[in-house]
Parts: sequence; C-alpha cells; structure tokens
Amino acid sequence: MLKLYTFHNSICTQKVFITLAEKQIEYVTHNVNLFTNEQFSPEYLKINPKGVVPALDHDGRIVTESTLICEYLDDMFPERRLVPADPFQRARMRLWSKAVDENLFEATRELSFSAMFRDRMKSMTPEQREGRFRNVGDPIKRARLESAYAEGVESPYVYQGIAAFETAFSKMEKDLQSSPWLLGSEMSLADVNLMPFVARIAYLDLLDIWIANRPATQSWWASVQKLPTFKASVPDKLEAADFAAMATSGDKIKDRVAALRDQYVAQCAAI
Ligand SMILES: N[C@@H](CCC(=O)N[C@@H](CS)C(=O)NCC(=O)O)C(=O)O
Repeated sequence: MLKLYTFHNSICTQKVFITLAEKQIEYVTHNVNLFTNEQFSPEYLKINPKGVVPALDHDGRIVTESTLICEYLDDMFPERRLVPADPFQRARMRLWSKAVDENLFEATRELSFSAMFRDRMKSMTPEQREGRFRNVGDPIKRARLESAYAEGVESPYVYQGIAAFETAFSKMEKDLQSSPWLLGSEMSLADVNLMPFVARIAYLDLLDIWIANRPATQSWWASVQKLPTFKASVPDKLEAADFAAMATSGDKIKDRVAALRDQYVAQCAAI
C-alpha cells in the first residue's frame, strides 16, 4: 500500500500528487498539519527526520524528498513513463529538478512567506514565534525565515528568489521555443516538477512580472492549466479562501517585486 504524508497547500507535495494522478496510482493520504507544527511531532520525525512533507510509505519503506519520490514512482510504476529513456534527456530533466530543489523551492518559499505567512506570524505571541523558529533545526533555513520575517520583501533572500525565477523563466522560454513541453513533445517530470511552483507564483498574482513578454512560457502555463491531472492535484485541492489569501497578499508586494526584478535584469545587462 502507498501512503503519502501530505499537507493540502504544500508545493512539494503537489508534484507528487500530479505524478500519482498521471500514473493513475491508488494511494491513501495522511494529513500533517503544518500550521499546528505536526511536522515536528516525535511520530512524524521518525518518518521524515527533516520535519517536512511529503513522505511516501510504500509497504513500510519510507521515501522522502519530493523529487526522489516522483522518480521512485516512475521506477516502480513504469506504465506511463515521466522519466525519459534517453540518457541525455534524462540529464536535461534532472537539471530542471536541480533548479527546483536548489533554487526555486526556496525562492517560492521566501516569496510566499514574505507575502503571506509573515502576517500570520506577526499575529503570534513572541514566545510562539520564537518556538516556531526554534523548531527549524537547519540553521540556514532558520536564518532565511528569520530574515524574511524581519525584512519582508527587502530580505536579501527574497531578492535571490526573484533572481532565481528570472533565470528559470529565461531558460524555460528558450527550451520551449520549438516544443510544447520542456524536453520536447512529451510531458516529463521536468514539467511536473515546475508546475506547482509556477502555479504558486500565479496564485500570488506575481507571474506576469516574469512571463508577460515570454509567449512560449505563457503557452506552457495555459497547457498546464488545462491538464486534468494538474487541475485535480493543485487548484481543486485548494479552497476559495486559499486563493483569496494568496492573491490579496501577493498584490501587497507586487510593485516592489516587479521593481526588484527590473533591478536584477538591469544589473545582468550591465555585466
Ligand atoms: N526538499 C524537500 C522540501 C520539503 C519541504 O520543505 N516541504 C515543506 C512544504 S512544501 C514543509 O513541509 N515545510 C514545513 C516546515 O518547514 O516546517 C522536498 O522536496 O520534499
């Protein structure tokens, strides 16, 4: 049996939902409430010592890290391949996975945090807030979150995130020049890995900052939104209140994010 440890608005878990849906795999879910710190409970830390979702339990064997879970599912359930057979294409796919895992995940987290979760944390008592930061074991992750809390969109980590999205969307536009999907005519985990991240930026109403002048990326995003498996795995799992909260909070930082993105583009042009 497959059991997926999830949280409904977790961007990393959404990659796994799409993969499971594409492959039509049956599974059950176990909700880990990130808002009430259930990810730090001793029971869950035994499943994922990093205290994050997703985690997959396949007949008692635990797989963590969303990128690895998606590849594991492709290996175990080969009926509808999302990992290309050709080694060069596989390397291209993993370059996109690396971009997501090394840059875009944190970019999305810090943008979402400065737009949305920062306000939620402001309403906590100082003790609750300190407790929340203390729970974050990894000192680098903690420094990033503390900076995004204290400085909001002016945090250098948010600027790094804005730059990371600029680099990614520039590469996407090139890769999509002659094909509908990132690796060619077939959708792959390269596309699946990116979908929830682009969706989150869209739901924060920030996406046009990067793609207004990128028609190939706009077509890709339009195709993604039409995919039944994406729809069932991402927007259909969110409530109207989730969409409203994302759009309202994103709008508050939008002008500044656009100005910082222009600053980054000008800085690159001057080199
Ligand atoms: N690299 C990990 C990142 C997992 C991750 O950070 N998940 C977030 C939700 S998208 C989480 O559980 N956050 C809880 C926390 O940081 O306390 C993956 O891709 O699985």
